[in-house]
Amino acid sequence: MSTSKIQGNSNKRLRNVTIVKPIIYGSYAVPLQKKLENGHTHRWTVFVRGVNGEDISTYIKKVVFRLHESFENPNRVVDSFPYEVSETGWGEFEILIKLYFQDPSEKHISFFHQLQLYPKDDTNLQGKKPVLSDHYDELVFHEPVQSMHKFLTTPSNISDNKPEYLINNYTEDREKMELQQIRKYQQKVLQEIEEYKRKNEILEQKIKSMPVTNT
Ligand code: SLL
Repeated sequence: MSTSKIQGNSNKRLRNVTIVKPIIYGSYAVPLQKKLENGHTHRWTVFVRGVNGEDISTYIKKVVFRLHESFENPNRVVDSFPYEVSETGWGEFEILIKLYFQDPSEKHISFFHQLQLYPKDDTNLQGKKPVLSDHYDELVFHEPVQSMHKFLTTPSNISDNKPEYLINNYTEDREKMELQQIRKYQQKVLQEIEEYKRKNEILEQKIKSMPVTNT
C-alpha cells in the first residue's frame, strides 16, 4: 500500500522500516493484612511498561485503564509515566487497556488484562505472597510516518524507581514454576512421539502383510 500521495515530510511513511517495541503489561496484587470495612481484601496495581522499566512516554501519550464498574470513575486516564493504576478491591475482573501514541495519526490499540488476586495453585491461597500476572507483547510499527518514527527512536531513560514487583524477590519462584511447566510439556511431547512410533509400527506391519497385487 502506498501513501506517497500524502504531502508534507512528517506524514511520509518510511518504506521498508519496521520498528518493534516490546512491552509488558499486567498486574500484581498483595493481600491486605486485614480485610477493610468495605470488604476489600487486596491492594493491586495494573501497569503497562517497557521490558526494562524504561520511560515509554517517548512514544506513548496516554494509557486508559477501564476498571470494573463497581469502582469509582472506572475510566482511569494516565497521561504520564509510569503508566499504572493502584487500587484496593475484593474481586477479579477484566481490565480494558487502551494505548494512545504520541503521534495522533497512529490509531490507539486496545486489549484486555485479567486482574488476578489469587494464585492459580490453591496451595498458596492462604499465603501472603504477591500475585504477579504479566504478559510480554510486541508493538509492531510497520512503515511508520516520519513523525512517529522520531518518537519511536527517541532514546528513553531507564527509570531508577523500580516497580514493587521487580524489587520483591519472588522471581525465583516464578522461574521454578515456569521450568516445571516446560518439563511437563517436554514429557507430553515425548509421550506423543512414542505414541506415533507405535502407530507407525502397526501400520508398517499391516502394509507388510498386505497381498501384493500386479496391476
Ligand atoms: C466478581 N465479576 O464477582 C467480578 C467482579 C468486582 C470487583 C469483581 C471493588 C469495588 C469497590 C472491587 O473489587 N470490585 O470499590 O468496592 O468477582
